[in-house]
Amino acid sequence: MKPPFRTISVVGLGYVGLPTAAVFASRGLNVVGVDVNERTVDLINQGKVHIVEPDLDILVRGAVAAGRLRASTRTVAADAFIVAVPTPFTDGHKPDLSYLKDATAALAPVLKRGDLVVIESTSPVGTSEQVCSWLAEQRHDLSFPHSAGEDADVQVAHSPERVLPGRVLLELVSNDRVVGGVSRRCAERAAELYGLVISGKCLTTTARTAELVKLAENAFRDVNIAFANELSLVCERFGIDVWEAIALANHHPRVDILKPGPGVGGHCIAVDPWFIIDAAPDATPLMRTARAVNDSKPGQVVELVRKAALQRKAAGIACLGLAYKADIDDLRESPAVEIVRELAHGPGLGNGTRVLAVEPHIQTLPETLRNLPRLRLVSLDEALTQAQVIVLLADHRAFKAIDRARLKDKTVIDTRGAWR
Ligand code: SAJ
Repeated sequence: MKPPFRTISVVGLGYVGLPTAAVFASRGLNVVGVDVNERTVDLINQGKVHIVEPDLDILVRGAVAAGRLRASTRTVAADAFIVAVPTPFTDGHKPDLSYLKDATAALAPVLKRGDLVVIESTSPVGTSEQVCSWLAEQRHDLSFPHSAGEDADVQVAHSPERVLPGRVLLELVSNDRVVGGVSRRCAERAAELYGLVISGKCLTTTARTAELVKLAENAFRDVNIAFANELSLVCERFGIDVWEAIALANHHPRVDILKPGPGVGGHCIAVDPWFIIDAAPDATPLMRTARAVNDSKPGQVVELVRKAALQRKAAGIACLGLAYKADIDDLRESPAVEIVRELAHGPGLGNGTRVLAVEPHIQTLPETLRNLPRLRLVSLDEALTQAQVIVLLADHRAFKAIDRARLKDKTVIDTRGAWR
């Protein structure tokens, strides 16, 4: 008989971990969420959330009130551990697995025979085996699948999250899941776990394949966005409207060009390709070039804005949106933040020119934008009143709904093609 999963521990209560914990709890499982941030833990225990994601607040409130979800700064014993901690890269584009190593070290002491550990954090190929080695170093009394194979005491799997910020709760349940085991039994056990909550398919494979699949998905998107961004530069050179050109090309039954924008942000697509490039530099010229194309886009937007501001002798430049994409509050790796910082900090603007940032999802400017004398965070109304140059950086609903009459007589730089 398959042992049931009575208690699940979700380690890392961020954009992926918290929704995952809430979904498991809403299906009647006992869930303990673990996070190093005390404020996050306190908020969740009060039934509140620290991130903006549609319906997450309702789900968390309900799960906490029902006694199914609680948060803690300490890792406690559980039948399954889902690890969703950040895996950023270092300055030299090398994967930084320190959060994963810390999380592994914290859960090793409470592991028991029969437990399952699933890594959801995006990881370089080979990470699940590395996690097994870290666990084995701390627990000589247990066997792990990297060395004991199908007979291991503890099962270890990789099941990458694939949810799209803004649609997390929907996609968490309905997306198909790739579940890669360090052994076949690990994959099967992890598929049993996700089978409790998802309506999509569980596609089992090896841990290494699952690790690569996740990286490949995001690298694929990065390469395709790079194509759209490159096309936007070509169109500008020819004086052609890139949005019209793409819409027309996409009428072809086998062409589906993505959207150009101010650059690629977020913690995934701008990061994950590096996990492949770093491990196989000589095999990845295309991925590296795509990264360079997308990384150069914010600088090109800055140049356009500076030119427009000088031509208009603008007293104000309104930068609408700091988030990395529409209708979320996530500023990580956001090209909009980079653009605003460069405009407010760098050379090339008249002395009196002010940069007015608008971001309805935040109350204060992020650290990187604080104490820049030329920059202020203002309301949409104030920005539209005071600026002569309007730059759309994130196509939030509130911006798309702007009365177009308010853009009359302004120089508009619409990096998202939302006001066409
Ligand atoms: N972007 C464009 N043009 C487009 C599409 C996106 O410029 O046509 C930009 C966005 O504005 C944003 C960035 O790319 O700055 C990334 O946005 P996104 O919506 O493409 O993706 P993410 O980073 O929010 O989420 C991605 C998703 N991966 C794929 O679609 C392959 C999601 O499914 C993953 O779960 C997530 O990465 C992750 O966590 O890895």
